[in-house]
Amino acid sequence: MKSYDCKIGRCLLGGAVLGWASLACSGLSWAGEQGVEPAADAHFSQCVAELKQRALDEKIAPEVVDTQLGAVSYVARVIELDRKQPEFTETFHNYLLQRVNEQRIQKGRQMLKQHYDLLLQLTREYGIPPQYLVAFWGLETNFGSYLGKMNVLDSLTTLACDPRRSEFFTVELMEALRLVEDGVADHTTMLGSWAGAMGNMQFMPSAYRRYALDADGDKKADLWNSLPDAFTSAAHFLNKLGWERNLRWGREVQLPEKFDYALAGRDVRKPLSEWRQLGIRDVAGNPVPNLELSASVIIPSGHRGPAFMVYQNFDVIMGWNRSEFYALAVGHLADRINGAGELAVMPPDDERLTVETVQWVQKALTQAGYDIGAVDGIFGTRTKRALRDLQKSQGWVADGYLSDETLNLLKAASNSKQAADTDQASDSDSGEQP
Ligand SMILES: [Ca+2]
Repeated sequence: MKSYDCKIGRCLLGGAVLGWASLACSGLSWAGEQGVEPAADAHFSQCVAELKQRALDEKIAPEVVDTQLGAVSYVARVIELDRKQPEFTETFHNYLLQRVNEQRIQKGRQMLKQHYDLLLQLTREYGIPPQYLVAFWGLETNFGSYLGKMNVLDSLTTLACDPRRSEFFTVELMEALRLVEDGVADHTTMLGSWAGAMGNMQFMPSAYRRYALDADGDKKADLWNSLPDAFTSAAHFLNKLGWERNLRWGREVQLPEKFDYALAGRDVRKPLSEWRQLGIRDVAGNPVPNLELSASVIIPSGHRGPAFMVYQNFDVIMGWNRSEFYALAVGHLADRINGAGELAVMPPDDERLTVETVQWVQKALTQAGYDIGAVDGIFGTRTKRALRDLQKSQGWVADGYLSDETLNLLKAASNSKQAADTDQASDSDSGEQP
């Protein structure tokens, strides 16, 4: 029996189970499309009614609530995009090459020149060097060439009425309504990504309200159409996230031959002076400076790839987007825009890992007695630690990275264990008496 109950979970409650169950209903039609399902339509309307009440409770002007939430539609595509599970774990090689390519570097240098006076002014005021602001702009919207054309109020309402991250998007929807109150945009003009990120720097409504500034003097912070507003707002945001003036994001380094890879990862922080004693050098071969500055070492593609030493501003970039790959791409693009060359060590072009492969590895680690938690196909911290322990026990380089090489070693170890088990089984099954 097909149940409508899985369609708009927020109105139906029922918690986590509904989140993924609603996938099964994606074949059904929705309000605004031909052959509207009356029940689905009713659930969405009920959800919107609840949201209207919440907005009124939060003291948003009744006129804004009525006109804006009165105009919203459910957008099935938004839920499709939210549910889209990546088939592969992206490699750092692919991630970086897709985002930091020659074309983007050249365009970035050109943009830096073009907007230099404004950018320099912002550096003085907020401490963020010009090349970083241009790098964020390049990664977020390819220098303003793609701002997103989805209707933000429709998207946020759709996501608020879906159980997966309902509260997060409800809060963002309330902030979007306040943006309407502020006169920033309205249901027709508030456009952005499917998840509600807006303008040249892709600010979510909460960031827009908290950090957006008017810099061109028209008394309106317009992150879509005003570059002075967009750059100033980004500089303000990064400053509030704790950007350290006169400090880089980090740099590529060389690790010593016998480096203990258990020290890699942002959870290990040491002063540069200690890393220096451990033999870490810059790419030119000089020991890293003898400073008290706190730093971590990260190896996004294992011991055969580049190693980086990252500082506080790396964490600031991750406050903007919680992805190490993203933060490395921003840092590297900023360096390249500023005239730096390629990385000294290019990330190896390993096979992308499928969910199945990661699950296979997780099962193998579990069978070998390591605690990785759930076999979920996601190469997370616990899986990484377990892999590092297993690598160590086998005398392999213990970097916790699932390279093609490590995967082959694991397969070979698993095959030889299977062969041994089969031998043992056939011995005991032979029934021969001594
Ligand atoms: Ca303005």
